[in-house]
Amino acid sequence: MLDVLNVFLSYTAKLCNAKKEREDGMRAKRRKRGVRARIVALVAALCVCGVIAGFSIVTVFRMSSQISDLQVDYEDLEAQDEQNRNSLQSLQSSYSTLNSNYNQLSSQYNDLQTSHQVSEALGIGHLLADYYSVVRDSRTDYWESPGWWYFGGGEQDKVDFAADLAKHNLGRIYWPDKEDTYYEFADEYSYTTAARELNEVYNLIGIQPGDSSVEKIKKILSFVDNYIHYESDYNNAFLAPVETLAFKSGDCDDFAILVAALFEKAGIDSAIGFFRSGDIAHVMVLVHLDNLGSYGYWYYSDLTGNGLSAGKWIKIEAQRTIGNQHDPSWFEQWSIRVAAEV
Ligand SMILES: [Ca+2]
Repeated sequence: MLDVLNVFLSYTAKLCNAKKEREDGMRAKRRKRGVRARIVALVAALCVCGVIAGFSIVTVFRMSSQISDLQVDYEDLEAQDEQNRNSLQSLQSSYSTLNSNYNQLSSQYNDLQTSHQVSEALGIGHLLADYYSVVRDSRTDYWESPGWWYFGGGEQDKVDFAADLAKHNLGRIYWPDKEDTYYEFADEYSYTTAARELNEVYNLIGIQPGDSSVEKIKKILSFVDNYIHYESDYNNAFLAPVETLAFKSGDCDDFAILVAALFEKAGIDSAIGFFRSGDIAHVMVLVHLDNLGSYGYWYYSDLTGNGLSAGKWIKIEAQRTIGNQHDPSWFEQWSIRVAAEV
């Protein structure tokens, strides 16, 4: 009985051992499968990582290449931009030069046009020129020797005649015994012709309604300085303003008569003065003004003794611009002899 039991127990133990062994074997197999699966997963992961890494490396290389290309393109564009900037500066400089040349040419064209207009306006017919010759010839006192420049007497009459020539061109005075003949030929009086001629020139001086007296003087002196040059006359004749304009030249008395007439036309009270410096005679203009603005000047505070209106009279050298009316080396030497308001 015990033997049977032992056999049974032994058999049972064997069965148990066999089962355990089978279970151990199965567990071992499962472990092996698990390990293989992990290895496979790991390898797969490594492969994926490798692929990704490879792709990334390729991508990085591509991007690096593209960046390098872009860098080259950027440098090219930068160089092109620099070139464009230089071209733009060059064009701007050329434009500026062209613009400056255009303005210069435009200014020259305007000057030429004005000069042409002035030349057209300056001329007078020989009928009016003859008229003044006849008037001068009839003034025996005017031609008496010695001439006005010697101050031998009769200077007041002569300076009055100089002022009358200016007044004639303003339409204020005429010589009646000469007018009928003039009217017969011209169908108008001489002073009408002369005043129209002077007005035509006056309109080209550019005086504006709001201009101050100083501004008007400046413009008139500048105009005369531009278009009239000094030239001695053969017989020291006093020319009427329109004659001096027609000749585009005159001596000191002609400059003074012309400028005094233009000042009066501009509304500035003027006079013609005869001056002397030792044995030398000279003719200048006087204006009835308080000052010449910012310009230097010489003046008389009272010339009533010379027959002029009370108040300050400023000397104006008709052959000089307004900026040159204070030169002591020129103005100091001249003392006034006689004067006549225009
Ligand atoms: Ca003269």
